Amino acid sequence: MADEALVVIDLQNDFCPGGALEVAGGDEIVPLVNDLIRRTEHVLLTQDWHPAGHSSFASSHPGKRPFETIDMPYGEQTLWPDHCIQGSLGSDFHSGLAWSKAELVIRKGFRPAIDSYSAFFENDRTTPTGLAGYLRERNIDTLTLVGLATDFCVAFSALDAVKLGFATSVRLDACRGIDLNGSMETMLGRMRDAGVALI
Ligand code: VGL
Ligand code: ZN
Repeated sequence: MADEALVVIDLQNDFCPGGALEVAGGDEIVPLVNDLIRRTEHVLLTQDWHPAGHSSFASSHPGKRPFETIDMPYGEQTLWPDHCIQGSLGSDFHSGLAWSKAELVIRKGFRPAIDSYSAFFENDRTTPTGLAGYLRERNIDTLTLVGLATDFCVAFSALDAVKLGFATSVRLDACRGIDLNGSMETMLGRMRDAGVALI
């Protein structure tokens, strides 16, 4: 029998109100996520984990401002405020998150020249994080995703998960989004079309 896992995406201080890249209502999902953690045998977390001066930060590109885009060698990249710098308070999980049960924390976005929204592949869409191999080796084939942000790291992770053959659900009530230029509607549509169960 294959197993299922809960994957909690980037529930970190910088994505919660008061953080560097705050997502409206990001902290509101903590009690529900904690419930799901209690009820799920296998829990994994992702942690956005950038070195200072990361190429996804607007501050690394003179004249650019947060939420503008630039062309990177791997394609278009949205620029963000400095956030989730390795070891900073902003990179810590929300203090109310009951994360200690987690069997794996997968860190992403640590390569200076590539951003990584998805828990599976970096934004060049080819550099793997190792998560798929980990899940397969552990015979986990069913995933429920929750966390931040719905329209970026949750959505990119869910799209890769179905592409890799995992049965994938997103608990929308345990997610909050950024909604940049209609990205919520776009990414919800892409997930639905790809076969992600939006529940
Ligand atoms: C995220 C933008 C930049 C996310 C991470 O977790 O959705 N978004 N880094
Ligand atoms: Zn990031």
